Amino acid sequence: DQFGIRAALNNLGVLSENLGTSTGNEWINSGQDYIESVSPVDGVLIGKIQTTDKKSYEQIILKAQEAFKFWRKVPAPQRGEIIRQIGDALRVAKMDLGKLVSYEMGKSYQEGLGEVQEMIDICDFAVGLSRQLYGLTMHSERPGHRMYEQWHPLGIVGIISAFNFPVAVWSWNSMIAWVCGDVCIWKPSEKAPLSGVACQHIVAKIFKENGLPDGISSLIVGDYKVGEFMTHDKRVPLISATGSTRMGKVVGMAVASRLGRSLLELGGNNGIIITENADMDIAIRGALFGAVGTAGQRCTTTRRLIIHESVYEKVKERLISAYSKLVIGNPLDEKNHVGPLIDKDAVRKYLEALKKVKEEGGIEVVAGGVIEGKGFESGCYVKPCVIEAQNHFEMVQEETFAPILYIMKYKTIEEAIAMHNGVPQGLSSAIMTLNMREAEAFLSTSGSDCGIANVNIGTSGAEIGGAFGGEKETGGGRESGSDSWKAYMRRQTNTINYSTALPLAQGIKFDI
Ligand code: UN1
Repeated sequence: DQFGIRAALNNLGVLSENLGTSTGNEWINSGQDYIESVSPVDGVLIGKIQTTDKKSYEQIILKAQEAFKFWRKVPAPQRGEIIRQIGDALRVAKMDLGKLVSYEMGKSYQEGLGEVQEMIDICDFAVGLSRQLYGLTMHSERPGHRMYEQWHPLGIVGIISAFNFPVAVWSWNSMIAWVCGDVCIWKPSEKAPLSGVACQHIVAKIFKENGLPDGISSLIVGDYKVGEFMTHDKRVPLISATGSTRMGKVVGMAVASRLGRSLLELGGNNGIIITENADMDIAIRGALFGAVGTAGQRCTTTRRLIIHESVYEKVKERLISAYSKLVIGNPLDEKNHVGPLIDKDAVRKYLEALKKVKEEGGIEVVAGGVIEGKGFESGCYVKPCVIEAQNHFEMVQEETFAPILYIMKYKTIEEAIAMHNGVPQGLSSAIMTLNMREAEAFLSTSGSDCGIANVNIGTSGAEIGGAFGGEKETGGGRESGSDSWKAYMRRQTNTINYSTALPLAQGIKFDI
């Protein structure tokens, strides 16, 4: 155990029991079904976690409803103080949690630490927000009347998160929801459940130390069937779900059919336009981290490079050279750049995409393939690859959650933007240029159609201060910073008459 995994797991308390259903202090025994957490790093079974059955789900909901009645009355800045303490606890747990994330899902230790840092950052943001949550005041058209709006908590927020950011994306939702006065039920990915258990321990301790009721933070564990308990449940007014577009359509429809609200953060097919005016060092570095970071399993991963024909060969050569220097292996070992994919199913999908894109006419510039031999026994390590392709290829139009980068040529900036927008997804995007006209065109109303559009920065690695999310098949939701908090609250418009008359709006006369 040269990387201290055992110690980290012990410190986080994830090996002390194998229950997965929790209202906070209480861990509920929910029957005989388990899911296994197997590390893609070495193929070792880390732990088994009991899944949530319908009966224990009911207990969770009842506790959450009760907790909400209390929590919504706690003044928002006091709720913020709890989040401040959670942020401090995360600072203490940062290395252990970063390690667990790296070991359970396979991203590099540095990226694991970065993910926990995002959690700390969103805590800080939420603390400040807890003294804001501003509504507007407006001028009534009637004399002696006052009009304003205020924001009230929604109730129970159901959070369904994905394996690739097993802890940060939950925190974007829960920390904001909590300062808003909501209570949360979290179903972490069934591919990274221990990361969920670890976080639940951290926050439950803080709630308990502050004498707060059970049920402000609940955990449920299992696959999509457990998620369906929530998506079909009227008692859960908001479902925030992160994952594939396929999953999002199912969740979105289920929630819409009961007129609930959903906040969807789904697939991306993120492109970078590299113009002839790019700073090439920045362009290559940005594209490389975007394409191979988290082994191509971020929703913000760079999947397409749209390159001006005059610099195409140069970019291609520099990519080949950069890719040849990538070291693939155990992500806990800091000399490695790229870790494994999440599981063998992901490897199968990667191989299938490579085969299909080559059948469509794609040309391998940097070859892909599965890596075998010592250190790669889990069978989850693949080679990041680069494929010359056309934007309209079926495979290029799809999000394959793996380090496959498609490169293509353009002639004019208008054509580049059209190609860039010519995919069903709309999460993140970037242009590499030092030319002001190109940069502004990319950010203009007729530029990038994505939720995130960057200049001289890659597509991944967004800061928490901005609203995170995207358009089209990415689902339209916004999480994290800016005014994303509004999705977690209900708006109420209030008109108060302090006059001695009752004038009607729009000047309507109604006298008897
Ligand atoms: C995700 O992949 O679901 O912008 C989230 C980024 C990270 C978050 C990614 N801050 O790449």
